[in-house]
Amino acid sequence: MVQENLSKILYERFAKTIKEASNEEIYLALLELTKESIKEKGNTKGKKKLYYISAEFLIGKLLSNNLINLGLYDKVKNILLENGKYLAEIEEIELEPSLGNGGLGRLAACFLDSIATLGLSGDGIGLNYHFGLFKQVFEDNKQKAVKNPWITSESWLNKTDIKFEVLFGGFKVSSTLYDIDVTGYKESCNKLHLFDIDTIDESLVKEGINFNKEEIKKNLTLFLYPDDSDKAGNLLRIYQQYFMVSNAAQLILLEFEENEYDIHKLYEHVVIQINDTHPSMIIPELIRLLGEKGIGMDEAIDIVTKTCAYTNHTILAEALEKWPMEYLDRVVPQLMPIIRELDNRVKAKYFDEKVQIIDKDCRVHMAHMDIHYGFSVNGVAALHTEILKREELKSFYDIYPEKFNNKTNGITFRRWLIHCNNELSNYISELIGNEFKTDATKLEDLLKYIDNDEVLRSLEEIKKHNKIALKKYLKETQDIEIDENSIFDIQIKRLHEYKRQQMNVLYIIHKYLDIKKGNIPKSPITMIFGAKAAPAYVIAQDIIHTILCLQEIINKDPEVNKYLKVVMVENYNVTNASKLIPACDVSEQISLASKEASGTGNMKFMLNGAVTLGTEDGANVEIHELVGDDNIYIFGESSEEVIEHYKKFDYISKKYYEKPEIKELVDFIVSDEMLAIGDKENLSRLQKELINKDWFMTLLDLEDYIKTKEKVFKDYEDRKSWNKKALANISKAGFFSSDRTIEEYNKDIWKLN
Ligand code: 26Q
Repeated sequence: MVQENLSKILYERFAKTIKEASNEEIYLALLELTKESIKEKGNTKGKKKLYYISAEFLIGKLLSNNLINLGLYDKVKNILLENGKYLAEIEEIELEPSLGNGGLGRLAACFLDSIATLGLSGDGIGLNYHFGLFKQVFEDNKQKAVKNPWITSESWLNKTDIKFEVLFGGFKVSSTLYDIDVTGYKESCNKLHLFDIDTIDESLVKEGINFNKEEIKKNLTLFLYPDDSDKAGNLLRIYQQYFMVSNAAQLILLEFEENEYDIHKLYEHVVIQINDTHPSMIIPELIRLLGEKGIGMDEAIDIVTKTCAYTNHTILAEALEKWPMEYLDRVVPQLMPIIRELDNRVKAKYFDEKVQIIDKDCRVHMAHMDIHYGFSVNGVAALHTEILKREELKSFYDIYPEKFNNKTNGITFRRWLIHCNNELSNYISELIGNEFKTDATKLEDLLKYIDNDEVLRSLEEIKKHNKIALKKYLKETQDIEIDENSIFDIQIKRLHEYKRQQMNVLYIIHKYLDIKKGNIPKSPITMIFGAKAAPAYVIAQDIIHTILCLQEIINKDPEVNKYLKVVMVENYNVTNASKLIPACDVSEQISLASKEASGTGNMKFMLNGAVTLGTEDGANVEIHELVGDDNIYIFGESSEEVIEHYKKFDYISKKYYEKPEIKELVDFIVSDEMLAIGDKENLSRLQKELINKDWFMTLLDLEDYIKTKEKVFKDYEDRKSWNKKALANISKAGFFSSDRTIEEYNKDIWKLN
């Protein structure tokens, strides 16, 4: 059937056979074929429906993912092979939708996959950013941000005839809804709804990612997170957020009314998950719309509170959105009376200033509105939720203990194992059958092979193949040469000081100087980074510049480059993550304890047989508990100790800097070698930052990090024992399937079906 359908489409569209068709033509034919078989599946239905509203959906390329979920992947791959074509090459044609930034967006994508897989009725709602998050290119060892167009005439986006109007202070805009089908693994389908503004003008973007921020009607859905370092950028974020939630609320009520349910019982048929505070204005907006339908304020508030649930993804105070009232007055004047009323009710009941929605500086705390006027508040890993309850949101936990719950993050194994590491996935099937694909805990059955030399050698072999594939990819895309016989040590994530890429940088300097002194590592080491930095985040730009300068110095140094290489992968995204993760030996998860809410890359690496080098932070804590001390490398101060340092203001980086071993590493950043190729302004700013501020305590954990990392590399030499660690990690990864996470959300929060 597949063969006939594919041939038919190719013949009708291009008058060609599979053999004759180009990769582009086959891609277009597969797009059509996949869309057709999605239609046959039909949409999930239920008495209650979830709407997952998020400013980001980092869905990645969809062709292979959809083929896997529809059960067509192997068939298509083989048919193509018989005709001399490679699915791996054909999937490269698809452009990656650039609708997310990092963990929060990728989590939303994994969740959509699991919601559909579990046959739950739940759609995503977000925005159709034309240029998405910027594309990163390297020039003169610096990050340059350029636009990232991804929408083509034929794509997964389906234009619908649903249109709404959205009213801002002083003007109105109209929107159109685009849908992307979300396939579940062997199940029926859901939708990702992406709203777009009708008056968008792509030509507004002239140079890089610069555009006129004032022209809201033309720029609203051009970019994700445009620079928010100035007032115009912040206002644009608020315009985007309200555009998203106003459309969302209208769509939800439209679908609700089509079912002819009783509006007074909205919460029996609808649940809204607010993904971080970016969609928080859905609360006052829904209250407003219910008011328009004649429902009184008390009841409207009650209905909305029973409908909305909030997920917190951060404990960094600076990332919690607090909008000046003046901004909201300007963008969404119709919401302000409602927000004031919500705040008055809080103030009438509670004297604690920390729980106010509008603070004394007239800033609106979005998270506070979510907690008071939602029925559930969840953190994304056990430690994170505990810190929320005990520290960051303690005043709220004292009022509403019953609202707080933990939902440890997860990842979809369809993309992060079956697709990205098909060889490993097939080998696991050979060993323990296919059940792990729908019940990930079955991976534990692999533990019976922990002493089986042949299995351990096969794992090593598969890892080698993935390293060779990555080597080929890096050669083709960045003309960088790496050694597949080296240890692949990888840190890929958004660039942020709390994630401490700068600590890894100091390790590289240590290793470089050590090799220069004649201490040659047993196995060569390849240190790989991938990270985009917000354009206005100055220190993050300095860290990227430092990594790129080190890459140049080290990779060009004939004394060193046989033993150590540094690679910064350009434009880190879902596509290259899928190539990096299966090739990894050492997974760097080195955030300052207490700062990483969960992390999800850590789970992807573990599932693909990498061993974690990390702090007791986020989900690392749960990985540690699952695999035990022998199968993970933990270092650094605990979250309790770190929180104490912040309370007492007793961490003084300069004291650590004064230790000669540390000073040598930090000062290398401004050494003659570095200054010869780098920019003095960037390099000395980073050096000074580490000496005088070091807000995320890099130097505090540095010595323990270096010591532990040396142990990791030493242990790697005992290949058998290392392979056992890899197998133990794969076996225990089942807990981190997003199917488990979604089952928990459904049981405790959504209660669908
Ligand atoms: C807020 C205000 C102004 C401008 C930007 C923002 C903003 C933008 C993006 C705030 C936060 C984000 C993204 C956060 C994020 O990705 N958090 C990650 O969420 C993952 C999924 O839960 C966790 O695993 C990570 O630990 C967490 O960092």
